Amino acid sequence: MSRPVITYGTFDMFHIGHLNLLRRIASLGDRLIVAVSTDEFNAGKGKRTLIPFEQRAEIVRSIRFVDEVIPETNWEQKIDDVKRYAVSTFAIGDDWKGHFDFLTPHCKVVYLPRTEGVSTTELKRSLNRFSSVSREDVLHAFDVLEQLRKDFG
Ligand code: C2G
Repeated sequence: MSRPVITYGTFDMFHIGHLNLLRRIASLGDRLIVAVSTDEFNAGKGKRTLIPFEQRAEIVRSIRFVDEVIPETNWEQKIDDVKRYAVSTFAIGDDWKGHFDFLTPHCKVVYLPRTEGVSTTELKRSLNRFSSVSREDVLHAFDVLEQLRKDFG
């Protein structure tokens, strides 16, 4: 008896938190389907993605334990997806705890702990901090270091 599992997400700037989650979800069944949010749907979620849908979908599709990738285009598609793919388990990170309990008549609903310390938002912040150091700042820092070396040897 096949036991497909399904999950949904943006998977922008793919990171270890996403991978940990998909790996744990894959272990709940024998076939993993991942619905990747389209850029348009993300705009509706108020999320501006850095990486376009096709690339986010291709990265997820390339993961050894992901069997199929479908687009997530709206909030209402989950019940149809669960029926269409004869899903046994819907799973997602526990930041969504309770949000998808309406699926329980159709399949098992599992909320899994997120990976702490990493998020796309944090990655974007780090990138901004990193890229905000101007070339002049770097050159000035070298001048200061050179002066300190001269003064203190
Ligand atoms: N995640 C995680 N640990 C992190 C970051 C994310 O386990 N450090 C999980 C989230 O809980 C989610 C999945 O990775 O289950 C994808 O996260 P996002 O790309 O942020 O997805 P989201 O925008 O929450 O979209 O219909 C459901 C939505 O499409 C979910």
